Amino acid sequence: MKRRNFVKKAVLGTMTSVIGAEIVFGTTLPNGYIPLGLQDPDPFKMFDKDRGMEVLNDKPWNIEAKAHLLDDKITPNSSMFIRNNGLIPENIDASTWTLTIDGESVKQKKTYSLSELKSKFPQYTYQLTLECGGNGRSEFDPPAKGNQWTVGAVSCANWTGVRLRDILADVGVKEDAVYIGYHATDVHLSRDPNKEPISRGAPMQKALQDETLIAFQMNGKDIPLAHGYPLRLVAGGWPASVSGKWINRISVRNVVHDGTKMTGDAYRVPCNPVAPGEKVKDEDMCIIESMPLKSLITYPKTGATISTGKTLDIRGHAWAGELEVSKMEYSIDFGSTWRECTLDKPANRLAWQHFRASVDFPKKGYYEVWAKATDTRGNSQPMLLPGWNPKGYLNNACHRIAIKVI
Ligand SMILES: Nc1nc2c(c(=O)[nH]1)N[C@H]1C(S)=C(S)[C@@H](COP(=O)(O)O)O[C@H]1N2
Ligand SMILES: [Mo]
Repeated sequence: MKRRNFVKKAVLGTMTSVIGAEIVFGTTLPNGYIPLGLQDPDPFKMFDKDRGMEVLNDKPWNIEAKAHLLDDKITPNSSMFIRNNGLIPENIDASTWTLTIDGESVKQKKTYSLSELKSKFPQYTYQLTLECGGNGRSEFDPPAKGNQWTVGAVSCANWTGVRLRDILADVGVKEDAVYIGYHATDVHLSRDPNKEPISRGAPMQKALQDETLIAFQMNGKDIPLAHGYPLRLVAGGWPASVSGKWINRISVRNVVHDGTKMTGDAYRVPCNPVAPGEKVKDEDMCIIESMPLKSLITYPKTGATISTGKTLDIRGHAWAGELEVSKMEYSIDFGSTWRECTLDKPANRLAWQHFRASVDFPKKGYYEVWAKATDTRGNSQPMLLPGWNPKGYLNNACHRIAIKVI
């Protein structure tokens, strides 16, 4: 046999086993051609995402939005960031999906089917801001390991589901309950079935809030697979890692939940500020609860140009974790002076708020528009990078866009 044909046959054999089916006209494959079935999956198609989004990692999938893609008042799936710690579960069957409530602090463990959850408890819809604790990590110096999120790991969609508090009342919770922890069906990167990619939670006080949902719909439809289909915990205003996707179990704990990524330095910041680069002992790291005050200019896109004498309309969103944003300002002189924007009330508690302003520039040249939010307690966003921390969480510096007046 000619060596070339031999190689081709061997390669064909490998391809066939990877594809899992006979490549029927395989012998006519042009040399060097890789069948589509073997090419890298197209994440934009697979997850129905805008092609302007940025893939930060494909194992696991981590994809972020750009500021201008987040211009919608309610974030559509197409521009919602994806943050996975493991592999997305496969072959989900919603008709057999169950949620079990267990743990030391339940009177008796109880399991619900999806349809029981939907029929037994009243349903609520809230717009809830979900921001990854690591959003903005890319700016820290010395750099922090992990996905280098810029500004796009935040969303505010409409979530529909039942209140966790109603479920917990139905189950019966003991007085010693301090925390809930979720468990989900995504797969650890090692594929070890005994390891969980992530299992976080929240104190009872957060678990029992009206807006803390066990959700089965996002923006009026089944939750997209990448965002937790068919069932997701949604706890707005806290690091989005608390909002477990693909959940099938919630444990009511009599201790602070100690699941994967609850302990050590994960989703924790130094309890007291440290110098950049300083080593911090695990016991000096505190769990992140409410996310900080922040805002994003979603229009125009950074780098926009405008003619002299024209007014530029800017807009965006602002959010403040558990609090509300009370004032929104912009600056065109690198933070020396500020002018007020028009700011809307939130659609509900824990939803981001929209702002807009008409900006005039004195003459042609390069400008930056900076945006700064103030919350109901009078705290404002830091203009530049706030407290360095080992894992690069909670960067809530003012968002800035570049504008050229020509
Ligand atoms: N089961 C499960 N839930 C999860 C995660 C995960 O990897 N697995 N990632 C968490 C983190 S760190 C974030 S920031 C949000 C991201 O939500 P999204 O991908 O729907 O935007 O989901 C959280 N819930
Ligand atoms: Mo996250």
